[in-house]
Amino acid sequence: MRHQPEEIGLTLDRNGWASIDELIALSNARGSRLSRTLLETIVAECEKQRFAISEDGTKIRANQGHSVAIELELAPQTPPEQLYHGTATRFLDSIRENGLHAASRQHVHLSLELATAEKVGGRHGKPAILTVESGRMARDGHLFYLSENGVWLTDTVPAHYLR
Ligand code: HQG
Repeated sequence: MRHQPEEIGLTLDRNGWASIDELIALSNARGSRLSRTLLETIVAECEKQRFAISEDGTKIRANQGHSVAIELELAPQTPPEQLYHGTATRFLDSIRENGLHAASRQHVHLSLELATAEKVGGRHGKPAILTVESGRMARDGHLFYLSENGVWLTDTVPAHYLR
């Protein structure tokens, strides 16, 4: 739902939604055993609540984290005064120089909780936590979005907002 949907021939609409019937058929044609019930269980039980089903029950999309270009159509929100970004120590020199960039994803991901940032950073190596002066950024005109599953998103974080 976020990376290479074309690998199974799935098409996402401009807002990232795919037909559930089509997803199930295309997955099963390639050897998965996906059913509507299993899909609903995955959506309900996913620890990070990565997925959402449309109100009419026919479509599914990921709440954030896409590498494909889609428009989540989230309204900009005022962020808390500070947020955290978890990264790996080996990236720090480059981040100090260049700020935070989204790499292959559409946004830089920030969290309200220190523990979440630590987990995210630990995926890449020895974790390092950066504090982002999100309040000051917002007052300076940077836009922030809050995904359906509670991840704060922004385009880039210039280095001078990082501690
Ligand atoms: C780093 C997972 C060098 C950045 C997680 C990060 C999260 C730079 C890496 C979500 C840099 C990109 C997102 C710069 C940024 N120089 N390195 N200038 N700017 N970086 O995976 O934030 O399981 O794309 O610090 O839990 O780690 O997918 O982003 O280390 O919520 O749902 O470049 O992905 O969620 O890595 O993780 P990623 P992320 P899911």
